[in-house]
Amino acid sequence: MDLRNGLRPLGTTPDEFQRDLLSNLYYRRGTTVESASAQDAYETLALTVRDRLAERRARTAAAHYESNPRWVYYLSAEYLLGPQLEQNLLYSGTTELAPAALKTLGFSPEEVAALDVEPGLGNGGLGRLAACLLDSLATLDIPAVGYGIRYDLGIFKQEFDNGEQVERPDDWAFQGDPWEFPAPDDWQMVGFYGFLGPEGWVPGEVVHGEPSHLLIPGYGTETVNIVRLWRARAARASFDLRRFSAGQYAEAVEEAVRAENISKVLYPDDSTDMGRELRLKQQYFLVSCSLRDIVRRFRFRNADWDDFPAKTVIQLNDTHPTLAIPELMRLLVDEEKLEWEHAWSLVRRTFAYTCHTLLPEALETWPVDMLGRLLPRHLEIIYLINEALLAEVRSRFPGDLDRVRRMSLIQEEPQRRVRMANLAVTGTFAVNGVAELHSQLLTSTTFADFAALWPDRFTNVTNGVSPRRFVRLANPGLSTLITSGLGSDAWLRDLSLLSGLAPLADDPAFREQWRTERRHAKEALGLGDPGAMLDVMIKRFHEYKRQQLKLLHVITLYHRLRDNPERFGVPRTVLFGGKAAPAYYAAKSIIRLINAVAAAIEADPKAYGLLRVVFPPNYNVTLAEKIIPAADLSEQISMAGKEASGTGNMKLALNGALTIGTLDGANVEIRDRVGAGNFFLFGLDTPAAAALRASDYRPRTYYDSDDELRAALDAILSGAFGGVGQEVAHSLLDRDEYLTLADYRSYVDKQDEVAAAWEDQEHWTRMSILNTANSGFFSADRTVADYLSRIWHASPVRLS
Ligand code: 26V
Repeated sequence: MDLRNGLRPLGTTPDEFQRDLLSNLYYRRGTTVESASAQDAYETLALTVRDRLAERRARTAAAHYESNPRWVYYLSAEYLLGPQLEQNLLYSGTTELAPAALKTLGFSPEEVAALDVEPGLGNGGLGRLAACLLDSLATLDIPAVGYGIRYDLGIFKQEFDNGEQVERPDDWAFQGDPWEFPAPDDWQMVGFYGFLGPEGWVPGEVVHGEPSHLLIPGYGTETVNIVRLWRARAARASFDLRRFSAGQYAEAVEEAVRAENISKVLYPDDSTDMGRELRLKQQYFLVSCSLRDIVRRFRFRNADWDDFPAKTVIQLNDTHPTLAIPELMRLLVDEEKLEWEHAWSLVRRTFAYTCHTLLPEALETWPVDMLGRLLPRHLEIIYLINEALLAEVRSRFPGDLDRVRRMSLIQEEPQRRVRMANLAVTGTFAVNGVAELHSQLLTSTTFADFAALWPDRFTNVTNGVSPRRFVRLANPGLSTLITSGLGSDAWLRDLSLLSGLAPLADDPAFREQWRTERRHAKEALGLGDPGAMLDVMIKRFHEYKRQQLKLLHVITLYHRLRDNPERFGVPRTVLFGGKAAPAYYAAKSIIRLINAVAAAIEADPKAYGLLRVVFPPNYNVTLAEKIIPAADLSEQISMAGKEASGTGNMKLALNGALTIGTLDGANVEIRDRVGAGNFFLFGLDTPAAAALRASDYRPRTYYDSDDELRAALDAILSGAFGGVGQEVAHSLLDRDEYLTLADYRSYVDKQDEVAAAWEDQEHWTRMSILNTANSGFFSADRTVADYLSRIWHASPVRLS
């Protein structure tokens, strides 16, 4: 069969590219060179690049249809895809063609590129991981589809007003999104509310899910996969003309607005009670649309339900899509009329679940009342699953009532709630944590009871990151140097090849080039003096991540330079980046205090040239790509046992930053690989931290016995930073849930070692090169390979 279906690849010469650009400008934008705006030029360029990928997409789809493969479906409420233009230029081989063609037509490539908006459809690590995994799935030629929600408003834009975080709506697609293909004819119907009648569930409200897809090209291969994002629409043209004519304009569109609210906004946190039901609706909306689409795709080439688990694996990205388990039971039992046991056996062989946290408060539960009202049949199915689960527990552990209570899908006290993590573990054949330590802690704490019942279900898949986006695109200068050092760019598809750089750490000429590239990246970032050490902490704000510990160190450095400027030593720029959940007041106070300390230091001439704190607002993927190549020191200082993995730690190490960190998450594995001598370890480990927490921990004893710590906290309390941050200091002194004061001395002393190491730039550069050379393991390609061999068992399909 001709997989090309008569398609010819689009041209790769400058003339051909320019002709396509012009033709798209005329026929798809409907304008001319003379009257085109920068936005016209941007969208035309996007279409021209997208066409090149679409042609590969068509061939990929044909090859997939032909081979009727086993599919990997990734269900995620979040994707942080990052800006699309540069990546799609690289993956379509048009990085040089495009700017040249734009210039010939009289457009400024820089101005055009600046119009590329990143779709911020995620909060942080979990959403970015989903994007990196899709990139690697395509690069490894695995038939895969990502499913998600096309939020109208992504993660809020962060601004600072008088140092305080304010949130602005992110209407990322307001101008339209030239990268996506809407497919309104592929809509699905989703029911909510209603009642259980003799014929089963009768929904009381129905909305439509309309999909659009984005192309996910593989690197160095022909495969182009897709991510399919659902948008909620009113089921009918629900405009009420009668009300409109009566002047009731709001009421006339009420139904449409209610439906469309489902995909209106990404939830920036799980911590508010407001709108919780809307979030549950979002979750079911994603699950219901995606499962129907998966079943539809299964039926293209298959007729027998018994083949479903062999042809389908559905990965649940955290518990957000866990309703997929009762939903598939409902489809099989109520609609397909399969026996319960038969259906359960198919379901249990289809789903797998990734857990991304260790915080007990982050494990999702839903009030039984709410779930029963919104999805009465699903609650009934959950009860039936629970009965079988608890029967199994009772027969394996007779008389252990406490165990039954802990493992139940229903929490009874203080309020009846459905435990989504328990449901996810019960309805899947594989459960994984995201770093070695995390996976161990899951089976020894969070899921200990389930691991006792089903030990084989639990495994680890350590996270990874896309070397294309976070090295090649983010850091082109260093990438060129790596390629010349290794004699090939094959490392972009096999990151373990970076180990070939290790011998070059001993080559003074290579070290000089390495420093030059890193300096260029700092100059390009343009924050602070390029000669100073750039010390970065970039991640969501959360007390367990301990931005407050970094801040206490900054205040300590400031005190030292005020007391003794001649002996200060190494000049530093400390960079913070990150957002706090809008309702997370403690985290917002820390942000406010950082900005106040930054201002105080900036205003003090003594600090000039020695210490500077910068906090660019609105940290996102676009900003990360600028900061990471410039960073010298990577702050990974969470309380041990709290950070599931971290992925920023990997991105920074790969780009040659040295890490100062605790033995938490993937830091453990980074240190194992780069070598203890090339990693600045400090602080309590997980058992020591847990023991201290469990004992009678008194943060004030650390305050009383450490002069520098006391001075730092006293400065905050005495109003040295404009009276800001008292509540931060009080919370540390009174409670200090994450042992910041206990780890302070160890941290500050280790930072002194960092400064001493920086003084020997030759040695520092050696360590930097060795960090890059030994971090090849942290490629998302390796992560996907691990998912394939441990969980997915799917095979590549290559285009001929
Ligand atoms: C959820 C919640 C909800 C309620 C209160 C506070 C809170 C804090 C954290 C979370 C977890 C959100 C899920 C998440 O983004 N986890 C991150 O996943 C990354 C990819 O696996 C991993 O590298 C990070 O360590 C992990 O925090």
